[in-house]
Amino acid sequence: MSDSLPADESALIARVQAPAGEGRAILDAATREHIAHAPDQSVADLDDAIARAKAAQPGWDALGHERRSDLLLRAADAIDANAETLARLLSREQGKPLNGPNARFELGGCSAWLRAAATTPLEPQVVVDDGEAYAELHYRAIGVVGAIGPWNWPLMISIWQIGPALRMGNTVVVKPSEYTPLSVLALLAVMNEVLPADVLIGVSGGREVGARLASHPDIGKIMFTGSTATGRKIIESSAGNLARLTLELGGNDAGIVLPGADASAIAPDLFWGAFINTGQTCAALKRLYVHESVYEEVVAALAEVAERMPMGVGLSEENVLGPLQNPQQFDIVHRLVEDAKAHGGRIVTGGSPATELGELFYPVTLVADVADGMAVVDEEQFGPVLPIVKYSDVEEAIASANGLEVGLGASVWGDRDEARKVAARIQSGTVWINSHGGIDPRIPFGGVKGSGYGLEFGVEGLKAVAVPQVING
Ligand code: TXE
Repeated sequence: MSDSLPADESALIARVQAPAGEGRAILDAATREHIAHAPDQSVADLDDAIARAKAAQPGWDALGHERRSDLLLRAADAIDANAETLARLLSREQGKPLNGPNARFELGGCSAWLRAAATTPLEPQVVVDDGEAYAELHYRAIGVVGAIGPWNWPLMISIWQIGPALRMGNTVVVKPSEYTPLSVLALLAVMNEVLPADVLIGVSGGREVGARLASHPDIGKIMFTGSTATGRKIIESSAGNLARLTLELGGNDAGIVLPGADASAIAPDLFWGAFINTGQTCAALKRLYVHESVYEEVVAALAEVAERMPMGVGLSEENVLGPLQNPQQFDIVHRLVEDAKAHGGRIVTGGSPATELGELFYPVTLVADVADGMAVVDEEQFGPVLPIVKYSDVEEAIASANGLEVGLGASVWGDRDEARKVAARIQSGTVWINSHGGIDPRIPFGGVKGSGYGLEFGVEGLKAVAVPQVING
């Protein structure tokens, strides 16, 4: 571990790293310097964690909503008190800059979503009361919930999984991504300063640990965010243990810019819709369909925004874009851009690795004159690349938006009434009008088609980590 780190960051890492001589090396995504060794726990460690979480669950449930909410609010305060330390560790491990909609923003989201989970009311619903019949619908704890997370927004997505599950009286076992375990374990350590023992346990291990968590007989629910391929395996596992599932499997979100849209007015929001977290975001804008009447204006306005956004090492305060998190993702981005070039795509900006910044940096890349069927359009880039497709009839753009087997988010840009008509015809869990990707703890969020199923956030998100029970009579 580097001696030059602030003392609070060194102390936090020391609490979560592997014992000396053990574990897996975790590198700074931007500088590729060694941060620390993360614990590499086994399936036996996971089994032990689930047994402890199962034993702790009845006591946690028995505390009741008010007391649990109070403890979760205190956990949110603890996150706020450690936010800068956690943001720095997140920035180094994940690569995202401190500033822009990145590491500090992610920590702010963690405490905001945890507070929302703690305070959203969920009252029993009287479903029939007609003088003859009387029935109420309640929501009870499931038991032990497994939370399996990705590496792109590792802290915020963990909180989305953990907060509602704890609020509803479940205990939680968290399996962080093997790419970003340290910051998740650090977040749990901070929360566990105020939570009772064994209510929230992290197990840092490889894919086999995730697979065991999904298939374990004592797991009642899996909250998963990751790839469609892994989501399918988790669905197969659930045939064995009948675990309930919430699956957020990413997407390939389309945006449609209608005729008459004001290119320079929408360009900044289009940019951040696509390039938030350097494009490594599940509901980022990943293919943009622009009407021919405004096509060149939109391409030029987006390039103009892109060229003034600083990219570099996340701890430098001026940067708002960072590296790809891992070499695999870098290779995907590089391959897709090369393929686009080979098939006649016009590189408007970017287009080759930013090796001067470091091994995993790829510049913001806008690719014009591309079409459906090209890999850069049809495949999720999950990085700083946006293909821009020209259309002449809005029916074509709607067909293109719906043409892939995914449906997490989408957006329509232009006159609001026209945009709402188009939105109603798009197959995705959310359609934003004149923005893309904004989320709110009160508003349900989830996908359709290959993007998974189940809702997170708000009252629907609480119901999703509970079992319904009817009291009849
Ligand atoms: O995801 P995985 P990875 C996409 C993105 C990326 C690709 C692969 O395109 O290139 O997915 O990323 C655990 N049972 N997204 O490799 O493999 C694993 O250990 C249970 C989109 O990170 O799905 C990790 O903790 N769990 C996505 C988690 O699943 C298993 C965000 C995710 O790993 C398991 C991230 C199994 N059989 C990547 N195998 C989004 N929704 O936005 C692995 N895991």
